[in-house]
Amino acid sequence: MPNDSDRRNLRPLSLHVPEPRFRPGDVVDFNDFEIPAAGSVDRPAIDADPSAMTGHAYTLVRVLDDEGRAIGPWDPKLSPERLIRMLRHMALTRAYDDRMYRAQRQGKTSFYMKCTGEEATAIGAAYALAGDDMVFPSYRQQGILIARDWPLIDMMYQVYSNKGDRLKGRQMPIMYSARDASFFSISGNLATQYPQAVGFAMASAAKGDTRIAAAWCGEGSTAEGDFHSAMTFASVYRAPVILNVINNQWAISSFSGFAGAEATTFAARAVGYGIAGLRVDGNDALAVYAATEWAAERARNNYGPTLIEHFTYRSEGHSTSDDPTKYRSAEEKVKWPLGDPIARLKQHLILIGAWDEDRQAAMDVEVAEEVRAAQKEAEKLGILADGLKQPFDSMFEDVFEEMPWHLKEQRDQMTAEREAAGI
Ligand SMILES: Cc1ncc(C[n+]2csc(CCOP(=O)(O)OP(=O)(O)O)c2C)c(N)n1
Ligand SMILES: [Mg+2]
Repeated sequence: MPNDSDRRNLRPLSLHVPEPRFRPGDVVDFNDFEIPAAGSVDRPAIDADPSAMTGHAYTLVRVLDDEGRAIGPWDPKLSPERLIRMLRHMALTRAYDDRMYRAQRQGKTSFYMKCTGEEATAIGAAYALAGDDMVFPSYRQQGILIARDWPLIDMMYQVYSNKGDRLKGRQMPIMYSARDASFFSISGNLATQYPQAVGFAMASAAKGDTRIAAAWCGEGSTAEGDFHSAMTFASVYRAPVILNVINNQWAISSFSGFAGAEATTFAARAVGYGIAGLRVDGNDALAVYAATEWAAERARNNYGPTLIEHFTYRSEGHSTSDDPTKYRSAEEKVKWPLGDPIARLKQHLILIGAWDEDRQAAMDVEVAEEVRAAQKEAEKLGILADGLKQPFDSMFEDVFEEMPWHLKEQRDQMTAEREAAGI
């Protein structure tokens, strides 16, 4: 053991502090990205031993090639009609986001979050799951509700916290909850949905039920303890759950390196836990569908959980409270080597002769009109900017079947104080 005086000869310790490659104003060059060719990754049997498929955590499952052809063993071979429905749901999600973003900028609500560029990661997955499989999303999977044909107007009521809001204005805008769509309440506390999803899956299995669960979180959220405890439970009990990590490269202003992306992939987290891991091109709706379908079949047959990393890019700001021009190069979005998920599915449909530019243009007008009409209706029940739409003391209700004494006391105290203040 060196004593204090000997330490002068030792090398000073230092830390590695990750730094993103590009900052505002930088010219972006992604040419050194290693992108495996579409169709080049094998599709293991659904009962594959996780130790035999570690390679799948370090590559990218891709179905659509640069020309828009669907190739290789992961091609889910969906009918053109189904693909067109998927494309429409992706376009509708983007139109909904654009409209609600504008509503926030017009002061009609306080907050909004878009999923632009990431639509395939929610909608491709929703199409591969059963409609009543239980989903535990993060705040960027509004596409699942839309793919499950949940009414846009109900989502808008929530964003406006108006009289129609089933959550009675108690949640932040966009933190939807829709039991009838098997869509678990979105939480602002990152990664809490991971243990919840694994717990649901375990309960489903313990009851002898057949519903599986799926969770989503961002790559930044994998740094949370909840992510790791969920992985442990999922692995130990081989819970019937699909754990999705949406690697959109950014966690607000922190790049993915701060969550560990410089050291390894996020799919590789699966290797350490001994569960199946897949890394997919998240801007390829067919690859997302195929990976989810594989993982769902595995879970349904009691072969255990799957972690899927969706490699994608957050094209816009984190939320309406963010300004990405302050911390990243605007060129990243333009130069993203995996393209745009809607443009890629559209190109595929045109290539197989099931679609054309005119129909795409007509669909864009149609979805914009559908969103506009829903917004007009939704605003009839009020907007957040008009103030509270629920009686003040209703905030104490609905948590307990019978209100406990301490909540009654708090409610009465609040009412008395408000009366005394003349509110
Ligand atoms: C426990 C917790 N820590 C921090 C935050 C603040 N916060 C909200 S979103 C976010 C970034 C999350 O990034 P990522 O997981 O990559 O998801 P993305 O927003 O990219 O979809 C942070 C740090 C929070 N909501 N909860
Ligand atoms: Mg992220």
